[in-house]
Amino acid sequence: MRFFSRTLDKLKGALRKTAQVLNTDVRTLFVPGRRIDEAFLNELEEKFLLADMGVGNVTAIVDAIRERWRLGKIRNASEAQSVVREQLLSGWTDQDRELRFAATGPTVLLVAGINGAGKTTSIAKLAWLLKNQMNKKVMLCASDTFRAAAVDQLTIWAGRLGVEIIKHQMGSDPAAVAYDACEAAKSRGMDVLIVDTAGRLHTQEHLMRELTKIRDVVAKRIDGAPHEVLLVLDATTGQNAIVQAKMFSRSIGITGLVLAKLDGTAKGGVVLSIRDQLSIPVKFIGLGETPQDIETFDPTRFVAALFGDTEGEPQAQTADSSR
Ligand SMILES: Nc1nc2c(ncn2[C@@H]2O[C@H](COP(=O)(O)OP(=O)(O)OP(=O)(O)O)[C@@H](O)[C@H]2O)c(=O)[nH]1
Ligand SMILES: [Mg+2]
Repeated sequence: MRFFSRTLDKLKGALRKTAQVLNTDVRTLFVPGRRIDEAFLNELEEKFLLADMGVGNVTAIVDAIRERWRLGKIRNASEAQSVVREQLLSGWTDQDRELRFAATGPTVLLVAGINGAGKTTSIAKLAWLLKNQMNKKVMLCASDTFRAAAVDQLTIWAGRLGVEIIKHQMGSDPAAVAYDACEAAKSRGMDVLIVDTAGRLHTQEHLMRELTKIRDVVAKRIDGAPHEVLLVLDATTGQNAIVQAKMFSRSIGITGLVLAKLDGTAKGGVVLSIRDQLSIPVKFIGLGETPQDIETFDPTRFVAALFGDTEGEPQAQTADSSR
């Protein structure tokens, strides 16, 4: 009983946090009692475009509202909101958003993304989630050997989270670190090995080649590896994130996305653009800089958060206190 109520609290806490930080400005439209008119429709269109939902989605939403309004089926902002929700909740495919685990032996998660996207922080979050919520033995692999600070940053996270790390010196071969990490993960009975990679090398081709090399090394050392190639995207970069996803996808193949920095951006709607333009599922979202600021992505919860659905919740504490 206690377990269930705490789990529920946690979920609500996470939702509340998403609602607080998804600063999409969408909610201010739906003032109770406001009548639908052309000004309302224009404002809605503008706000949704600014939230980066993509022209196709916004047009479909506005058309659906206008059509029903013309037919006299809806009149006010609350009724328009129901139409918006309906539209936002439709169109999701049954993509598998769960992490794929190896049947036996270590699961390898290869994490890629351009520099500053949020890779290392997302790795800390995944390690926290896997270790503390899923009871997995986690090891990190410092294959970003390009910058000295990169290895240090990952080492600090490993220490704080109490997980193992395999590293070499700065400037060494990232694939060689991955090789050692695979051997160590197998011999030490690890459940999950998470590989950090560089975001920038001398050239983009160089970067893609390095990533391919790392991928090939882990594939040879561990059956079925990498079980996931996760691309970390910075949500604040909006449409540019989609361009990056297409590029990485072509070069190394991506199995899932981690959308970092959804807090503090008015562009949370980029999730919808991603859905429409890429056939890669968003598996996780990042909502801050601490390891706990991660959520698995769920369209229904996301839409609820977009509208700040927290009604009916106990007047609770802050999101932090529910962790
Ligand atoms: N607000 C917020 N900041 C984040 C989030 N994820 C990462 N950051 C911050 O973004 C900055 C870059 O994050 P890193 O994890 O170092 O990014 P990276 O992709 O590893 O960068 P490189 O190693 O330079 O390629 C750091 O200041 C992080 O604290 C997030 O979800 N929300
Ligand atoms: Mg990094």
